[in-house]
Amino acid sequence: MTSSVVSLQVGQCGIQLGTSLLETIAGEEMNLGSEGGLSDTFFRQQRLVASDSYSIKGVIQKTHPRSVLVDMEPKVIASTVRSSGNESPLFTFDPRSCFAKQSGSGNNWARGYFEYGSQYGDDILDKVRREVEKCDMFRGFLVMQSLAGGTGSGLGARLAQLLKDDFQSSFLLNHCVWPYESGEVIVQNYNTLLTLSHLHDCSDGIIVTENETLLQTCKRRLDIARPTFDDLNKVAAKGLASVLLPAERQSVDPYDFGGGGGGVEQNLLGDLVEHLCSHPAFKMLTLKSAPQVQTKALDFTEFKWTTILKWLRQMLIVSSSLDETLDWGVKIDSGSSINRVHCKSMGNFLVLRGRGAFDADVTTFADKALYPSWASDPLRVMCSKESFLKHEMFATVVSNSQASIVPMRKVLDKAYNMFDEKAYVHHYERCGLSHKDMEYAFANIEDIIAKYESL
Ligand SMILES: Nc1nc2c(ncn2[C@@H]2O[C@H](COP(=O)(O)OP(=O)(O)O)[C@@H](O)[C@H]2O)c(=O)[nH]1
Ligand SMILES: [Mg+2]
Repeated sequence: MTSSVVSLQVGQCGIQLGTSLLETIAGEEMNLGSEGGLSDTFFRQQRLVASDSYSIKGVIQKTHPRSVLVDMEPKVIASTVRSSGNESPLFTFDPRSCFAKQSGSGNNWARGYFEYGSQYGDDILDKVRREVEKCDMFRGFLVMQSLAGGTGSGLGARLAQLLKDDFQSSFLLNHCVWPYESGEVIVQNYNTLLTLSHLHDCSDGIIVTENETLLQTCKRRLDIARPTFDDLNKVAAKGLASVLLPAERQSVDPYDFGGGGGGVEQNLLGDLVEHLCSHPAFKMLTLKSAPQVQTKALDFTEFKWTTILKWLRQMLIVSSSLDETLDWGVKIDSGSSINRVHCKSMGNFLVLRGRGAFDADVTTFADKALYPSWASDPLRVMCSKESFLKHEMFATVVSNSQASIVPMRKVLDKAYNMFDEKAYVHHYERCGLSHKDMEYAFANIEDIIAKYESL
């Protein structure tokens, strides 16, 4: 039996990116010709009886994502639900799993967390429970949100906490979009800081995707001059989908880290959390994929696993998400000529899709120098021989690593500067955030950074 994941898509970004992810997964599952419709991992079937106004011949079957959409303003949910019903859709959202209000969060984390969290938390949780009850075997939650706004960040953080309290034996994984460094929301550094601090206290793992990286991937690799959110979301969705579709554990483990075999795993997310998020002090995950090329170029380019894995490993150790502009000067061998520090990982979850994936040589990812000496089982490799989104070969590594130190440090410094000036603090205090709460968040992030630095 396949275990299932219930998703929460909170705020504009969470809803839009999450929908793009579900579309990618659904499209790929259909390409692979899954006979019984979409998998139980992220979708469920609903039978509608004759009295339903849609019905033609008595009973029709609808496919709904196991997903709850939450926003404090109506338009994003309305257009998402509407467009998910267009043009022979693979799925439609269940209107009963949507929760929208009228007023918005005004990019104020505290309004989302305190005000809306207290007012609506229970009602939203009822919708979540309803989705969980529809799973034959429920495994955990994927919560999608941005860090910069007010709804995804504030209410999203509160919901994550409520979920963890209510479903203690299930996993809770967050996917968070990191804002551009500047030019978006003036208080984004406060919102990011507060969200990360709260999620680190309640979530099992936090996958962070930077909008800047998505933008650069669109511009430099996919030749999109003015990328839209939709373009960005497709890139993010592709990376995520590549680790969420079924795969099998590579049984030949070059460093004999144990395990192996066991057949095709349908729900990789549970495995990923189990493998990467076992240490309570380390929860920051990043995702890197290669190759990033336009679909139309795929017919003219020949790839080899050795090249793809060489790129990907370099992306990992220099902490870059773009497979061009890589600094090949950074190496991790014996080190005499090396003066730059490489990015250490607590653990890596490597997923290879396409021809020859099971035979690809992943020894360089098992290199002990990539990991702290105490890491006992740091690498897991999952493979599928099926091509992925027209790629003959595609590799993604989800990494619990030092990659988040730099962006976290920047956010912390900018938030400190504003906090010193007491800038905008009254907006938060008015909604219930105390000076102590803010200081706790600063200290918490400092602590997380220090732990990663010590790897
Ligand atoms: N990648 C991506 N980022 C988004 C999208 N929508 C909003 N954002 C980012 O999310 C942040 C604003 O948060 P938003 O989700 O709009 O606020 P909320 O509705 O209050 O949760 C900014 O950093 C935006 O760049 C989207 O569809 N995709
Ligand atoms: Mg919004």
